[in-house]
Amino acid sequence: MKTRAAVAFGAGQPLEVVDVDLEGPRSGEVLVEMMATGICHTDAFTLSGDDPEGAFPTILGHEGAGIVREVGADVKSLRPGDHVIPLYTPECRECNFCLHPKTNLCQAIRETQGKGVMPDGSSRFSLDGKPLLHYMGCSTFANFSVLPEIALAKVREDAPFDKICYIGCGVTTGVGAVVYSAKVEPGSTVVVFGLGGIGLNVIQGARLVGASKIIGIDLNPKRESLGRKFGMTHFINPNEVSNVVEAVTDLTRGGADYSFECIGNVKVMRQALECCHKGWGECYIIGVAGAGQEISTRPFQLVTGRSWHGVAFGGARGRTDVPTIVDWYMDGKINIDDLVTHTMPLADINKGFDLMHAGESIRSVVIY
Ligand code: NAD
Ligand code: DAO
Ligand code: ZN
Ligand code: ZN
Repeated sequence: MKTRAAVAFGAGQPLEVVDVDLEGPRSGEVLVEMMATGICHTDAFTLSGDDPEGAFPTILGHEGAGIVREVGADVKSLRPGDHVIPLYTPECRECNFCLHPKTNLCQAIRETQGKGVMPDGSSRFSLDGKPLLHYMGCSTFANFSVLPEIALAKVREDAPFDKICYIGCGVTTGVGAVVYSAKVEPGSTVVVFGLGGIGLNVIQGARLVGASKIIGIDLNPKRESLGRKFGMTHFINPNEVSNVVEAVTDLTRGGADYSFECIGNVKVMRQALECCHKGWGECYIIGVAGAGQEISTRPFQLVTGRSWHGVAFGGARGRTDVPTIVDWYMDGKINIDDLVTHTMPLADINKGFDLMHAGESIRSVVIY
C-alpha cells in the first residue's frame, strides 16, 4: 500500500512529506493507522545528526496513537479496530529483562530496532524501490506504520488520540520516573531540573503521589507559571541565585529526598545529585546528554548516602503500564491538555520542529 509520510532524507535537512510504499505486516507484526503523533526532542536530536545511532533515510516519530488495521500471522493480543500506543521500549514478557523485576528495558528486539529494521532484519517502508529505515521501532511520522505486536499497548477506545499520543513518550517518561522508578513516597521533597515536556510531567507525577514540596528549576522564567499549574510549590531560576545547590538545601532543610534531571546537561546532573539529602537522597537522570559527555562528582557524595540513578521511558513496562496512564488521564488525575500547546497537519510538521527549537511549544501534535 501507499502511505503519506514525513521522510528524513538526511541529517540537518527538513522533513519531506511524500507518499511512500508500505508492505503489509509479517508474522508477529501489526499494521497501524496513526491518528496523531507528538514531536519530541529525540526526533530533533536524531534529525540534527548528533545521534550516534541515527541513520538515514528514515521515517522518524515515536510518540503516536492509532488504530490497528491488520494483523500478521501469529498475532494473539491485538485485532483490527483496537486502539494502540506504539512503544519504543517494547514489552515481550519473556526475555530475561522483562522477567527481572528491576528493569523495563526489554531486549527482545533491541538489536534490529537500533538498526532501523523490523525483527526479521528488513524494512516495510520503501521509496522508488529503495528501503527507508524505521525509527525506534515506531515511525509515527507516517500515516500508516507496521510495528511488532510486542511494541504496541492496547488502550481504551474513548481516549482522544491527539492527547494520549503524548503518553507514548513524554508523559510516561516524566510521571513514570516518579511512580515506577523512584517510587516517591507521600510527603517527600522533590526537585525537578528543567521544566520542559519531560520535567512538567515529573512535577505532575510528584503531585499525584503526594509530594509535600515540589521545587522546579529552569533558566526560562516563563516556565514558572506552567510549573505551578502542574503542582510546583517553589521555583528557582539559576540566574537569580548565587548557588543552586545551596538554594535547594535551604528550601528543603538539608537536601531533597528526590531529584530529577530533565535537561541532558552533565553540569546540572552534578547539581541534581549534590542537592540531595545526605544519607538517603536519590537523584534520577532522565535527560540524555550529548555523545561522549561524562558526569563527575566527589565520590564522598556517594559514600555519604546520596545515589545516582538513570531511567528510560519512566521505568514503565509499556503494554502493562501505558493503559493505566491513559486511565489516569481520562480520570483527570493527570493533565495532558495544557501541555499540547500546538497542533498541525502532517504537511506542516516542520513548523512543529521550529516551534520546539524556539522554545515556544511544550508539545506540538500532528493530527492525521
Ligand atoms: P525541553 O527542552 O522541553 O526542556 C528542557 C528545559 O530545561 C527547558 O525548559 C530549558 O529552559 C531548561 N534548561 C536548559 N538548561 C538549563 C539549565 N542549565 N538549568 C535549568 N534549566 C535549564 O526538553 P524535554 O523534551 O523536556 O526533554 C528533556 C530531556 O529528556 C532531553 O535530554 C530528552 O532527550 C530527554 N528524554 C529522556 C527520555 C528518557 O526515557 N530518559 C525520554 C524522553 C526525553
Ligand atoms: O535497551 O539499550 C536499550 C534501549 C534503551 C532505550 C532507552 C531510550 C531512552 C532515552 C531516549 C529518549 C527517548 C525518546
Ligand atoms: Zn520522546
Ligand atoms: Zn522482553
